Order: sequence, then structure tokens, then C-alpha cells
Amino acid sequence: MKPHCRLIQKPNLEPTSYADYKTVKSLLAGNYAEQGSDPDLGANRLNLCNQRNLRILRLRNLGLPIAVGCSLILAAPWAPAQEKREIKKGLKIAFIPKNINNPYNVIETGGSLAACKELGIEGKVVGPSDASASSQVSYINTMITQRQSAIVLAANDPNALLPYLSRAKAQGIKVVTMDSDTAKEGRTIFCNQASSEMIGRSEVQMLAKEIDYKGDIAILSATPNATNQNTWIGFMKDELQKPEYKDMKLVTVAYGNDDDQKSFTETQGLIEAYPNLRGIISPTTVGIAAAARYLSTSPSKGKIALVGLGTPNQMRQFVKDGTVKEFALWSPADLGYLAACAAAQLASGNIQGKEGETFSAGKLGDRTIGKDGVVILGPPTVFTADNIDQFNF
Ligand code: RAM
Repeated sequence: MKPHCRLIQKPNLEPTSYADYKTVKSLLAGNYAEQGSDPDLGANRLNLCNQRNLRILRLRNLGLPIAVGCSLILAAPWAPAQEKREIKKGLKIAFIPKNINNPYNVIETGGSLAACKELGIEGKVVGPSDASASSQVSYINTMITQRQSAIVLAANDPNALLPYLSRAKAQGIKVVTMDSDTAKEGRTIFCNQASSEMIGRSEVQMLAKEIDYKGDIAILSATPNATNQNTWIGFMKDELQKPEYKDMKLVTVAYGNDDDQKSFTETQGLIEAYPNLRGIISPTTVGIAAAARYLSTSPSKGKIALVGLGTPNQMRQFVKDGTVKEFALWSPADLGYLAACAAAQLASGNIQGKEGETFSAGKLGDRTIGKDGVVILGPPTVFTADNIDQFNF
């Protein structure tokens, strides 16, 4: 039971340098392996830990009222912490990912629906097939008409959705973002997968190591307006300003729009347009998988390094055939689960989304809301040929 209790602590690891990143990476290799071997069992064990802690808490709480007298209990303006965690009956939560046909989003919203089931909430997933903000609008409007208790959104643009989200909020619908944020006035809580700065900087660090800090590099991103990718790219560009990267040159940022075929064609275009290209960073699971597929059968295999963010199941064959050495990702299912818990607690009136508030995120333990309403899931895992077979998502 102990190792699974330990997982509650894991998300506090927030490396900011590559050295820290390596330490965290090795720590995580162990923790995720435990979780990956049987996630359900892990969750149950965590719940058992939580239940035991709750029983201890209840016993402790019992001693206090006896000591201070029954009259004080009746007059007490406060309630024991666990009472504030109850989820309102009859909640309905809608999840709108960036697009519905991306395996990443399927895993993510699968985690959201699992949380809804645990909490007795009616959850549903709706969304467009292309990752554009304009395509998300009609889904937001329909969810308002359906009087959902909360909308959990992965935003395809930081600003374009604001008028629709403020309509939702004006009607008492709670808005939470996950994976890709809006401007902060658009939502109450943003569940971020990891520190954005760490994601951006570590991608550059990973690629630099593979190409010996020399040569032309390109980024193959998702859509041009994606809040998450653009934030990470901002940190990548900042990282590249450091003296150790003086011999590396970012030649362009291409956009595959989180569309498999477009990402494939963009990869081909990059290689043709930049004959001295030595590396590609693709901070999108769709992009990196398509780029790896292109490289795996091209003469550039082994000559152009590819790093980024990918799912182990989509990348396994390209790690095994030597196209890709290292890539990273968090657990998309845990991110979806966390966002569902945050939305449920907001819609139950247990939290308001203020900095410092703590809420129960079920099997992930208690989570505290940080600055600007941001809740962080935890650092990503780095996948290599040595550990990729321990993961199945
Ligand atoms: C794609 C999406 C998603 C991003 C991952 C890494 O699936 O763009 O938003 O978080 O990649």
C-alpha cells in the first residue's frame, strides 16, 4: 500500500533545470511504473489510504466537540473539512476537448468520465473534429442551453471563446479549462498538465543533447492559436537565447493543426525546405507521431533528431525502430480526471477557485489552487527504449 500513498506527493516535484529534470525523471520512472502496472488497483489503494486518513480525522474531530461542550458544537460556524467535500446531487458536466478524434483527447476525457462515474455525476464529451475555436462555439452554446452545471474546456484559442464563456458564467455555469487555457477571465480554474516553463525549456534541452548543441532546428506545432503550444514555444525561444545554444538556430515554426495528414506533409515540407535541418521539436502528440512516421521511412531517419510530446502507444514503434530516442508526456487521463474533480467541487460550491483553496481530487489526493486559479497535475514522464514498455496509453 505504501508506494501508492507516495504517489500523492509526486506532483510536488517541479524541476526547473535539466539537472532537476533528470532527477525527477528517474524518480518518476519508478512511480509511474507502479501506477502503470495496474492503475485501477493503484486508484483503489489510494482510496483506501484516503479512507483510512478520513477515519482517523473523524475520530480526532470527535474528541474536540466533547472537550468544548455540546452547546459550542451547535453554535459552531465552521464545519469539518470533509463535509465541504460533498458533491451536490444531480450535477451535469460537459467536457469539450480541442477536437474529438485525437487519441490524446480520447484518453484525457476518458479520465474525466471516470471521475464523473466515481462522483455520481452525469458526464458527457462533445466537441468538433477539427481543433479550431470557431468549431467549439456551437458546442459551448448548446451546453449553455442544456443548463450543464459546468463546462470543462480545452481551448483552441485564448480569446476567441471569451464572449461565449462569459455567457455561460452569467447563467451560473462553472467554467474550468484543462490542457489549453483561455485568458484567465474566461474560466475559474485552469488544470495545467505541468509547469509550462519546464515543458518548454526541457524540450530544447532534450533536443540539444541529441544534436550536440549544433545545427538548424524547427518546431512542428499544433494550431497557430493553441494556448498551450504557444506558451511552451515562448519558453523554448527563451531557452534558446542562452549561450549554450549559440550554435543552434530555430529556422521556423510549422503548424500541423493537430491533423495527422497535415502534420505529415508539414514534416516533409520542413525537410525539403531546410536541407541543414538537424532536429525537430513537436510539442503535440499528433505532430510527433506523424513526424516520426514520415522520418521512419525517409533517408533522414537517424540524421534528423525528433523530440516532443507523445503518447507511448503512438510512439512505441518509432522508439523501437530508432527514429526517436526520447519524448515526454504526462498522464492525459489523470489530467482529465483532475479537471472533472475541480469542476465538480466548484459546481458543488465547495471551492470558489481562489488561490490557496484545497480540494479533493479523488485518487490524485488533495490539490491546492495556485496563482491565477491554476492547478498543476505534475511533471511529465520521459519515455525511452528502456521504459516505454511499462506504459500503455
Ligand atoms: C496534442 C494536443 C494537446 C497537447 C498534447 C501534448 O494532443 O495539442 O493539447 O497537450 O498534444
